[in-house]
Amino acid sequence: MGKKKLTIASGRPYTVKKLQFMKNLMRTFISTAIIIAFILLLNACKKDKVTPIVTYPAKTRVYYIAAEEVIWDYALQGYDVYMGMPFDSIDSVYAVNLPLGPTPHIGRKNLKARYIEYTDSTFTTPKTIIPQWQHLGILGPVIRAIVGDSVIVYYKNNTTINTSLHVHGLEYDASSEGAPYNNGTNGAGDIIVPKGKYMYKYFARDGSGPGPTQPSSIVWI
Ligand SMILES: [Cu+2]
Repeated sequence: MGKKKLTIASGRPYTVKKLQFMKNLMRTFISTAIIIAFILLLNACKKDKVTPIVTYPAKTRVYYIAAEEVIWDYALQGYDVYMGMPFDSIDSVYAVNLPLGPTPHIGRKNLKARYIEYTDSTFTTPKTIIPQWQHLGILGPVIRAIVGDSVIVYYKNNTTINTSLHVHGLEYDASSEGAPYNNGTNGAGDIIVPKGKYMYKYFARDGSGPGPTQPSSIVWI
């Protein structure tokens, strides 16, 4: 009899405790599942709101660029534009053409090679430089691309020396490096002889564009 009481007394609380534990476990599981579902729902709403899917149809952008020799005037305005005053005695040594002497200086005007953009493959009509890019002076032209684009530059060397085109910020293979290649070989595009032509091909990858904290466009020089 004592044995029976002992069985009832010890077995019942055990069964009740086990059931209670299982109920608590289920409640915890259900509430956790509801919270997870809610967080997922929030994230789904957040994604829809913050990062709408924008599809950009990638393009191939084509440029016609020639290298040309020009006499470039480094002091076009004839005075110190930065200081708003005439050149002083030190500036004048570099900003004024001096007759050759014992200590000749390069002076104000010099023969330079620069890049000029043309409208097409005939390289006869230079592209108009719009007012907002005229401050570039001897730099330019500007090559623009959006991530995903390909860029093709038809290049012509109109100078009397070997030239090439070398870009930063775009992806390319060795043939479009436009400079001696660091594997010991030279890419085909690194030496364009006078009157020579070449086609450079570049790609705008993710790293070409602005990062998350940068403005909508970035400049590579
Ligand atoms: Cu470089």
